[in-house]
Amino acid sequence: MATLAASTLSAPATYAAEEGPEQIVNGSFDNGTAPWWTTGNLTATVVGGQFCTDVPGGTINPWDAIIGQNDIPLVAGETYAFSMFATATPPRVVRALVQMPTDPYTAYLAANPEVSTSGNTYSYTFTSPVDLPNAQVVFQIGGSATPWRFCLDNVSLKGGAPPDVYIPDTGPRVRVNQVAYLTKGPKNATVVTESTTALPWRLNDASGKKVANGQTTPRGVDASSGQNVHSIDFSSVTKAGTGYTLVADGETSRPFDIGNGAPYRDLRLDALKFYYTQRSGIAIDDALRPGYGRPAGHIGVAPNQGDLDVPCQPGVCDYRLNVAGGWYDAGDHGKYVVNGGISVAQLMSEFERTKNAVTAGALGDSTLALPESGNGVPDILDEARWEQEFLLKMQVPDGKPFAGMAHHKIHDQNWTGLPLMPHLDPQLRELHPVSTAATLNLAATAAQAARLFAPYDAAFAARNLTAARKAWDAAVANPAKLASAADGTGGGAYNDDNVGDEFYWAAAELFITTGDAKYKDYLLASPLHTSDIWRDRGFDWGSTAALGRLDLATVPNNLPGRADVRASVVQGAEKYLATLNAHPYGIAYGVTDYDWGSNNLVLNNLVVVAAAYDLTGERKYRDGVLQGIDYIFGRNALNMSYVTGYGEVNSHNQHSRWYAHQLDSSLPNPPKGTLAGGPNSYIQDPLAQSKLTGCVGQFCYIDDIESWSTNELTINWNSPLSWVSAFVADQGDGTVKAPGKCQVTYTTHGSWPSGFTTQVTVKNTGTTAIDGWTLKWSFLSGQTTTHFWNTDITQSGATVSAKNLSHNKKILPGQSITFGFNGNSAPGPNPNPDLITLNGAACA
Ligand code: 9MR
Repeated sequence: MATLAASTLSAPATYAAEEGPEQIVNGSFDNGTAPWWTTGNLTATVVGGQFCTDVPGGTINPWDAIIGQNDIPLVAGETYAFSMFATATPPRVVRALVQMPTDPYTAYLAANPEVSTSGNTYSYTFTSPVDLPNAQVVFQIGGSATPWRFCLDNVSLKGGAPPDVYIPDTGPRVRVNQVAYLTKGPKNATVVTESTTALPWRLNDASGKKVANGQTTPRGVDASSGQNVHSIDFSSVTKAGTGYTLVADGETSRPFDIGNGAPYRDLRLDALKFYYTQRSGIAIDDALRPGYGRPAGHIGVAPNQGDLDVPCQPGVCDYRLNVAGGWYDAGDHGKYVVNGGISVAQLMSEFERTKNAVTAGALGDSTLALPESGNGVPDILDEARWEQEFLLKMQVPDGKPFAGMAHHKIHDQNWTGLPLMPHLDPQLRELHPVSTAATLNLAATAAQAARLFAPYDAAFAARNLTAARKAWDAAVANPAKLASAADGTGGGAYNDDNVGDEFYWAAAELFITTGDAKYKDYLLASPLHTSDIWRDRGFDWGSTAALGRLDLATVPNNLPGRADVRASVVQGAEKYLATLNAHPYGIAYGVTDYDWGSNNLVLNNLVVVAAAYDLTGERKYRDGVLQGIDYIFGRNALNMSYVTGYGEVNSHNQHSRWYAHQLDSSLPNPPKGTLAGGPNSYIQDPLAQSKLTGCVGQFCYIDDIESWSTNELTINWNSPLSWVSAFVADQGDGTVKAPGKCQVTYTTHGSWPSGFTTQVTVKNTGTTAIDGWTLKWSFLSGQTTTHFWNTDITQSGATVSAKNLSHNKKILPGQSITFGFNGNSAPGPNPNPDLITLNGAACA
């Protein structure tokens, strides 16, 4: 009966083994080396479409050097055809095995081809005696007294059953934010169900007792997942607690908390701590990051060949540069200016926001456990500086061709395999050609650094400003030096054919910092200044106009028409809010074909919505951000959090050469607070192709270290994560603080080259007395207060606190007090602050 059923449902396999399904992934090495692995004494590279490795001499056993692939399914009684092309220089005997993956490593095929220098195709057949879901194909190439070189191509194992269809384990069909909802914030969930009519839901506390109930809202078929879904709004629940579950359609969600946002205050720090362990050029101190200590990478210590004295690619330049330091971009050891640029900019903006937003704080010195902690500089700026110093080093020195421009990137000559600790990377490192995009990234970040570092290190600020101006002029002189899409061997191409947005961003930062007419004129003439730059897909390293627009709106400056700039950010936020509200999973991402790194695009759209909250104080924007993060933390089709260590089920196998725990259990997983790239409809890597072909939107993701196109970690994805998590952390338990009943006027009466004098008036517009006051605002840059009257002033960095004296402590309704101060100027403009808080609240 069973046989009959099987043969009527699907034809039995009548093919010869050679016609059977292919069991090897990426046997042609057309897609790099993944998912092949090697022992640590081999470095895998793809050369001319072949996998090649230099085999060291002096090993004893064949298994002292291995190339392998795991998780090959074998079916008992099936016949398999195994073949490969190989070359050996000089000739060597190689062992090719299909075997058990663990002791006793029983081999089902053991061949010993004599491999020649010109190479041959070797073919074998065998019948599997066992059912085994995870056999290995390995090439044992150890045991030679002298070094030799081995190359491999077209490895094939055909036969057996077609590979299993991958079905992700998505757990219960009720999807929630697994980290936490804020007590006074919005609370939304999604239910996957066949039902087309409303269903009852109930919220249980940790003991299973019902806390609330209601009816779901049917939302139809969601295009981003292909699922029929309902949504649940349980915002009316405002009782803090842990271990809540939501029950609907017979399914119980993963547990979650409702509370004061403590996990987000942790994440604000963890998402930033991520950067220290990405640092190049410095040993990672295990005392600061237990379990993550490692030697310094790329400081000229063998086998490293960089980064103290790095040549250009042949024909690109005749000099060498010291480009040590900076952050490794991602899971590779490359360092790319365009991607470093947006990352460092977002960290600096996260700090700059603490100067200009009502709800902001807790990013001071000694917060991130860095080597620089305790130096009097906020740790987030210390971390940003690590990268900014590297970006400055990428600028072409005076007297050389393209002086003032920046090299696009520096990375290995060839792609390396996994795992590979940074200090063990043996590849030659090379500088790649300059590009207009990289040059403008340098101009923008250096201009921003010039104003933000001024209170802490005037010399560093000045160095940045000089570099920024020089970079701008060099970019204007070379406006179309585009990075080549073909330059993607050994590192990412990061090509970008349109650099108008980079010009706009750099002009914005230079104008804010300097006030110079030439940058103002550029901005006002740029079509990007007034166009709708709010892409459905969000902004990222290749689309940077939003970085300029956001800073023009949120950082004080005197650009003509600035009110329109601020209004345009609110319009962008409206667009993303509408997308989010229309989405049954609450995703602020207006497309269904998910891009590479989609999680960072979702988060960047939330940055725009958050900026609108900072500008307007309107609660709907704040609630939009809080609802929008639910997707990242588990309210999604895969029912998982994309941040390591946050949420019941979370991404933790992100693609990385040194957090390669999945490949080598002695290595750690990525540190907690690491964002995975997320669903990518284009699944460029072979592992994803083997498991996810045909996937719909949200399903195009797998938490596997080999899936570099869906599951990498990067510096430019953790930057919006940290920006948004800081914003959320600032919301506390979600209580919206009412604005104060007051009016402040801030008038700088006079200024002279080295100083200025300012008068501040505070009026009580309410009906009760203000009894004791502290006014707070921030200077744009390195301005300092020197002398004050009718107040007591303290200054920390650029932020000023003016406190009442005893004689003006009380301000009665309708009355005003006035105080004033003299200040020292700093290079650049001294605009009035946009925000002055009174006892922590903005004035109504
Ligand atoms: O994040 C990048 C993505 O936007 C591009 O589409 C993709 C292809 O060029 O490259 C991504 O960046 C990778 C880079 O090329 C190399 N380091 C790892 C980056 C993240 O996967």
